[in-house]
Amino acid sequence: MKKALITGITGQDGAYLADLLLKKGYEVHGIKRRSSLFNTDRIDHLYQDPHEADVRFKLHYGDLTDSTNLIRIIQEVQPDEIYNLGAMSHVKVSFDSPEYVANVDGIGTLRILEAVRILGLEKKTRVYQASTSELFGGMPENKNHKGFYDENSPFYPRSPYGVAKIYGFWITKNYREAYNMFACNGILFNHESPLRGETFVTRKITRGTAKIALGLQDKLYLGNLDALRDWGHAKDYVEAMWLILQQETPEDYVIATGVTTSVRDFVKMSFKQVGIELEFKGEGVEEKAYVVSCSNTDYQIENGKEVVAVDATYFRPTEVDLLIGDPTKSKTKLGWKPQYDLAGLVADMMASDVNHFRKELMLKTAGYSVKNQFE
Ligand code: NDP
Ligand code: GDR
Repeated sequence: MKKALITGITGQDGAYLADLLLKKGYEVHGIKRRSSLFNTDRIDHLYQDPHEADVRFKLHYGDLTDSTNLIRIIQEVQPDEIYNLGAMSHVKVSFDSPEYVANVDGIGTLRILEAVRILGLEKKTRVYQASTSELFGGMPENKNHKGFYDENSPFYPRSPYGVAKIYGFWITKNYREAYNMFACNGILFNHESPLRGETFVTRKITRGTAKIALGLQDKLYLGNLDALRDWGHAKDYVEAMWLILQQETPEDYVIATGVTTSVRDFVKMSFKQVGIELEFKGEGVEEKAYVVSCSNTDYQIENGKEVVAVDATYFRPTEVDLLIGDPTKSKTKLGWKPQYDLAGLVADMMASDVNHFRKELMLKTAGYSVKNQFE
């Protein structure tokens, strides 16, 4: 039975990957951080009572800033595959905590690779590094560059997150070349799902849309509506991570859909999913979206209502204007076949959020929702 160790197992990708590897018959180990509240919501359904026989899912306390604990866990687990997904992954927040991001996302990758080397596991343990399209970033003087990014495109990161991930990318490549390790970068473009963190733009939009439609929220405030992203489904992307580590030779791969869409159009698609047509008017910080029509009788929302506005707080000091990837290599070499297109992704996320907030509405209507836990 193969053993996998996943850092960042409590995150969006960690949860989907753990599920996939368990289905493939792996013994799955995950590193979770100690937190004051439970942080295992996304993987609770995979939990197995450690007192039972044949447990194949095990969690270990750890942190990418602590090399002694990484060495101990890797020594104990002796994994065949390590998926380094742990990171402070929010681009905007990385401007607020740049040193921490460098430590976790950059040096954290080194700590994993070095632990494998110190333990003499270079020949046994394959390492996947969660690299990102933020490496490409975008050149400010070339804002309207419409080219597709592939494995040979130059990097120009636009945030402390992107810069930290550049270190992770190169140190992975360097350990592959210097020590002959099976260490690979998956350069993944944005991927989303019903498990996506609530402060990333897609999930913020699908949650906001569901709440507005159900009358639980008045308005949704967003930042740059012009940003263009290549959005795929996380379920498809974790399959690619696994494929990357099953090849004969270690290589780096771009994982993307090849389609780019603006934040504004993602908003329109989400509202349309619940039968609400929107019209955007105005420019820059003055831009707003209004309801044009609502074909779903479940929702009491009047035409002309302002439901989206821009709040400059969400603008970034430096922005990545446009991302679009070329997945030719991953499709031909890995045989990677994504199941979801953007419409399918939006439908999946909206169904999940509408379902969730319908329950909240029922609790509120019945007088069970608690406003202040000290009351
Ligand atoms: P999430 O933010 O959902 O998950 C990040 C995970 O990392 C969480 O489990 C988090 O733990 C953990 N983590 C954070 N800090 C530390 C630390 N100091 N030590 C150990 N673990 C830590 O990210 P995603 O699942 O979306 O992304 C997975 C990886 O892929 C990340 O490295 C991200 O940068 C990268 N990536 C993501 C893309 C995307 O579109 N989703 C695209 C390209 C790359 P906790 O739950 O306790 O916060
Ligand atoms: P990104 O994702 O920065 O691409 O990084 P995010 O969803 O945060 O932003 C995408 C684009 O939307 C614009 N935007 C907003 N973003 C957020 N978060 N909140 C808003 O209100 C908002 N309004 C507009 C942003 O400016 C941006 O242009 C994600 C992360 O998962 C990274 O870890 C990963 O490496 C990359 O995707 C690929």
